Parts: sequence; C-alpha cells; structure tokens
Amino acid sequence: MNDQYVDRLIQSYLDNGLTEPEQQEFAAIMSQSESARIRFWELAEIHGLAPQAVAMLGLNLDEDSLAASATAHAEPSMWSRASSFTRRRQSGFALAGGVLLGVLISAFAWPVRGMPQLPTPTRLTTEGFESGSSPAVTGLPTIAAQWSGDFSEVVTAKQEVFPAEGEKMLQILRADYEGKPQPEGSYCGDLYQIIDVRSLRDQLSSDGTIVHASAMFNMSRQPEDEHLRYTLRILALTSDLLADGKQYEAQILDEYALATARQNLPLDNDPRTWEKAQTELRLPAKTDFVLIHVGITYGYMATDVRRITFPGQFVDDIQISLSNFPR
Ligand SMILES: [Ca+2]
Repeated sequence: MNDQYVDRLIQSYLDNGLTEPEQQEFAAIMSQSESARIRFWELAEIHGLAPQAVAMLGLNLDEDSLAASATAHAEPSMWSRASSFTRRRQSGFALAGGVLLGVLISAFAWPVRGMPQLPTPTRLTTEGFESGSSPAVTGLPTIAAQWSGDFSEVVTAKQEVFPAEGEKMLQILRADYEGKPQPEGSYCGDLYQIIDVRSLRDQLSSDGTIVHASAMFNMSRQPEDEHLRYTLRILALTSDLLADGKQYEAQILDEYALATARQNLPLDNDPRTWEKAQTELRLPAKTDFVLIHVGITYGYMATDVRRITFPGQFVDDIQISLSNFPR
C-alpha cells in the first residue's frame, strides 16, 4: 500500500466513486493507519469538505459560524464556489456512516490544531476578455502575466453563444500559433499564462499553498458526430525548466513539471449552457512558476473528427487564485 494508492482511494471516496470492495478497503485503511487519516483530512481540506465534516459531527461549528467566517474573508465568491462544491459532494460523506467518521475525527488532532482553517484566498488573475485586448498568438508564453497560445480572437455574442460574463469572450480559432513548426495534424487549441510565485517562497515551503483555477467553456451547435473537449490544467514549474528551450515544450511539459493537475471533459452540444472547469494543485516547495493551460481539443480517438480550425468554441471568465492552509 503506497501513498499514491491511498491518495487515489481518498480522492475516489471524496468523489463518491468507490466501489463496494473499495469502500471496505478504504474503511479498513482508515481504521488502521494514522498517516492515512491525516492524509484524509488534508485532502478533505483541499476539497473544501473539512468544515462540513466537522459540522456533521456536531463539533460546534455550525452553518452560521461557517458563513460568518466566510464573509470575514475578502473574497466571498471563493467561498461560495467552495461551498457549492461541498454541497455537490455531500453524498460522499454520508457514505462513511457514523462509525468511520468517528474514527476519522477522533484520530485527528483537532484540539491541537484547532478548527479547520478556512483558506485565505488571494486572487491572482481574473480574465473575462472585457478589455478587448486579444491574447498573444505565439504559443507557450515566456513572459509572466500575459496570455499567449494558439490563434484566438476576442468576440461579442455570436453563433447563439452569449458571453458567460460581461459583453465579450474569447473564441479559440485554430490549433496552431504564429510560426508553429510543423502545424499539420494539430487539433488542440491552447491558451496559457505563466504566474510567478517566487515571492511566495516562504508559504510554499510549508507545502500548504493551493492554486485554484476555473474557466467557462461553450460551443455553438456542431454536427452530432463531432466530439470536442475542454481542458483546464495547472502545472508547477521551476525557473530552470522555463530557461531550458528543449524541455519547455507544450507536448512534454507534463514530464518535467514538479506537479500537475487537470480537468478534461466533453463539451456539451448546447450553446445555451456554459461548462465550468475547475481544478486545483498543491504547489511543491520548489515551485517558481505556475503555468495555467486552458484548451479546446477534438476527440482523442483516431476515428474522431479532428481539424486544425475550430468553428465555434469559446472561453470566458477564467479565475486563478491561491489559498494558504496554515500549518
Ligand atoms: Ca467576458
């Protein structure tokens, strides 16, 4: 039983995705291993579930006090996102039953540590494309705080798609960028931004800094046999990697990144609805830069329709923030 395996079980539990045998194994591991229980609470915190668990167990932290501490923070929107996330996952906790939760809570050092800390969110970037300035179209960025990627264009409502927020949104136009070597066969339209986190070095060394990213995706109505997906990815990079022209390549970044997290899901074929991508990553202490990757791709199957152009795929309301969990 390795750490990754335990992490995967806990994640599946929090996603309410454990099979019956896995549930039994999860319960056994949690009753036997102190380190697994501590890890459970770490991951529950990342998922915004720890306060709910405490509330369910009647540990004197009711909804009102949660709401009060939430409004004390500068960014209520962050909390409302976390809280809707929590509600969706509520059934996961119900699954544990009183006994297992009792094991989990009694094993955890609440009295030492105090009540779970609500994250202190710091907004890094909000992008709704309202300023009208289009991202650079030169592929992976080399400068921080600037959107760059494949060909795209800021547009107003079109093809029955209305911006998720404000009057404007970004249309991903192509799967290649200006001067891309060998663009043939490209079918992923990408947009990136580098965020310099070196000033957070002290916080990172405590291993308690989480980057949260969310973005809205939509597309105009497409033929039923065309399957498109959206991607939201966070990568933790070192400055050495950025300086190395060979390793700083979109295709191989996952291999060299310190850590990555991503969400990749199908776009629905309804221009009236926006799909919200959300993902988060705990930053390793050596992280110098965070790379945010927002993308639209055709399907992965060789039989899927793939083109280098995108007829009506849109991105809006990208939000990047940081939370710190004091240790
Ligand atoms: Ca907008």
